[in-house]
Amino acid sequence: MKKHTATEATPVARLNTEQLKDNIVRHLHASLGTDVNKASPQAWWRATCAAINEQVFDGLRNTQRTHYEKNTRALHYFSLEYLMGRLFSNNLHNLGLYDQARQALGELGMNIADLEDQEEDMALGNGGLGRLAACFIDSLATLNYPAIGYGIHYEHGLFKQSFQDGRQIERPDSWREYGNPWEICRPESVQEISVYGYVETVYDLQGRMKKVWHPGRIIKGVPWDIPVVGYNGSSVNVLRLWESRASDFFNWDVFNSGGYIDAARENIEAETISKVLYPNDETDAGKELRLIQQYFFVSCSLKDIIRRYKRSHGDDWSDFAKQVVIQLNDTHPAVAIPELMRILVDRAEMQWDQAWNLCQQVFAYTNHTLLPEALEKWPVRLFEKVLPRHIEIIYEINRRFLVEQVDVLWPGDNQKKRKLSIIEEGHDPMVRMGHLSVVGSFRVNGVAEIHSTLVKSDLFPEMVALWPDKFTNVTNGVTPRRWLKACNPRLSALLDKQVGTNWPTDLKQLSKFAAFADDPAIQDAFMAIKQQNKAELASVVKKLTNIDIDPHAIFDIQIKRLHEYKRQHLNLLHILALYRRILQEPDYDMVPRVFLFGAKAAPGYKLAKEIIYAINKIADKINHDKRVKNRIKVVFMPNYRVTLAEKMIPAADVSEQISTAGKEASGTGNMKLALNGAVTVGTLDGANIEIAEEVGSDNIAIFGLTVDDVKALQAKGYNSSDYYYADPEIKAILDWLETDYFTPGKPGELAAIKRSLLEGGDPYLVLADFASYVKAQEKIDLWYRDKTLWAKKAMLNTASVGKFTSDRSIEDYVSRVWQLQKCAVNVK
Ligand code: 73E
Repeated sequence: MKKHTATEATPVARLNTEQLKDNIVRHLHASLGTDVNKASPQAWWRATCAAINEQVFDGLRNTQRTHYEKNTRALHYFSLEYLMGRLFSNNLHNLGLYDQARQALGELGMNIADLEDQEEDMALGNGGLGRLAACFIDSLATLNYPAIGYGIHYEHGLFKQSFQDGRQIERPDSWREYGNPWEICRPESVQEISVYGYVETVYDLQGRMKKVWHPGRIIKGVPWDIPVVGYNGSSVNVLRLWESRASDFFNWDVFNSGGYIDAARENIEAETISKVLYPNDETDAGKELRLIQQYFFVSCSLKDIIRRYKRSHGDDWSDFAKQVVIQLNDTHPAVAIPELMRILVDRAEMQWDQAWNLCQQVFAYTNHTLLPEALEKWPVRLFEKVLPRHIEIIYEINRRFLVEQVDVLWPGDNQKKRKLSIIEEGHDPMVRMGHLSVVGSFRVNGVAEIHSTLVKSDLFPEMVALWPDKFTNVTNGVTPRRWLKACNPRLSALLDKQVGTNWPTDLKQLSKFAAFADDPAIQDAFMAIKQQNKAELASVVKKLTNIDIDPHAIFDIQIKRLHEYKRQHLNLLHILALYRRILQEPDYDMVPRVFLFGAKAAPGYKLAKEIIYAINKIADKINHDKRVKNRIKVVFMPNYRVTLAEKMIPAADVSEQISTAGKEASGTGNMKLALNGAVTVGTLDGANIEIAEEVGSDNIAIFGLTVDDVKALQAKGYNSSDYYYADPEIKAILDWLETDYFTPGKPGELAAIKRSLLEGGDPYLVLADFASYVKAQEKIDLWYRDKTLWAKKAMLNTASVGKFTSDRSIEDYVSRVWQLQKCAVNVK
């Protein structure tokens, strides 16, 4: 028998098809109360989930018992967002049961793809940051690291998007309206948390001052556990999401004094906290409910961690920092820092210095953005109202920081103090959550090389002077299990054949595929797979939009949140340029292209919504213009989400990664698309730079200003109208937007884009990059004409991006930040 090493998990016993069939039918009867003759697809799906869960729960129990017995150090990932998508096929793949399940269901007369479509996406996140958290917990379980994800059990995830006359309409998402088979409620681990009220200063018998917080409100946190199944039967970790409820204790009080209606209102208010995910990517206003959401999940999670720690250590805190490390996913959970201080100082009666020491050993902080509007700040007065004790603690953290650190390095320098203070001065003073996070953490990282450099040079240069070793980089990654194996089974099978079957857990193996990049037979196989994926996507497009697209055209894809800095409007200007060339030159020679967009705009982001509207209106015009002769098609996919990404990415020829240099911290869609053999058109921004390094300059179309160019241009004074007047094509296109050409009878409906680029000053340098972008697109057109050349470039993309597995990101975090040990799970 093979011996298992310390890092290798014992494989779970796999079910065969017959056993799986029996289990599914058993659950149809025993769990769903129906039978094979009358069960709905929804019942079949739920019965299959229940059958899968038998395996999942075995793994969960084994993992939890092993971690408890071995008393392992564990990572605690704090994130306000987890963009999980569907779990059905993911769990089957990770358990190694997908093929058996497909066969079992087939023999029972069901199609597995139809069942997959029964599941709602778990869309508890906005975009990259939330999806990164989901990829990370997959990798942590796969690599057998003890870890738990903490977050909020939102009743409504990210809104559902549809279009009405081209305009975005938002509808609520109710992902668990009829119950979610993957989650387990844990009433035994409920927590209570406090908000509002006031702080009293009291003195004990020895004359020592103590602060006592008299809360105005108590709220119950109910944990829901979602098992996170590692690939190949390794660990099953947990994602623990907190749901808010009115505290029973508090409620009874009001109830007994005759206030039944008041009690019901209290209920509603308490339940509001976990009601809905804030739909803003990058920005968020100082909303009271958002601060309460942050505090709610952080406080519940810390209490949960401490409860578990005390189970084995009692009141002895000396091992706490050995057992516990907490990663703050951006500043959203940064209020954990003063909360842990409160628990240690006020509750455990620890000395301030000792408590602070502990905090600084436990927390690490990931920065995800440099955009000024996304750097979180909370009004001090809001803190005073919601968390009166925490603002006092923040003041004390700040006072000591300014006296003991800042004034020591820069004695008497008040300007430095003002710049570094956790409290921003002004008529409405603010708490700077980024500053608090840096001061309270032992490590701070950015999410791609260039971004981490900019975090140091532009965002926190003085903090680097104070603590040079605190700052590091961990480049993002994506899980190849979901983003290649599960979503692109055809390419996965080809890779299995050419490079062996280890690539899902050792993605560098894909580099062996480069040896076939000139092999005509493998090129044909690769391109045939792309063709089939494109044909499949074409039928999805037809179903969702009723637009016909030709699978032989170039599929050019831009999928990400809608934001000016991501420059979907640069893509649109290029489309308009091509359209105009066709109208002026009817035989204009270009490879037919389908431009596909997927993007949600934050409901309050006016210009983003205008860009969606413009794309839809222009799409409508171009798609119906006979003169175009199908050389251009434009499709805006409604309700872009993880599940749509899984269908679009395997079918992409071209990946649009065109943010203004310095603005996109990393990007992760760029990695998924390259992995699936798309060629990137991109700026030297975020992880594009590292992708270019890996794939080589022949296999990517880089264009535009660099970070240094952008800085230089802005320092000298950028004038977008120079480009408007100098380039007749730009002028004609922008003027076109003011006519009623795309919105018959309604001139000026698309003028917002032109205004933002001219009167608005074009803050993201769209016009400055336009000419170079058009050139890069011409290069793509040229490359695609040569089928062999294209196949080679696409294949080399797949072969070269092994670096971007989230397994590598996690190993980087482990060695640079977390210092965890792998823990093989014992099967009982
Ligand atoms: O570049 C992406 C990055 O790949 C960045 O914009 C995104 O995080 C990804 C993962 O590292 C991000 N999201 C947010 N900030 N940066 C954010 C801010 C506020 C609310 C929600 C998300």
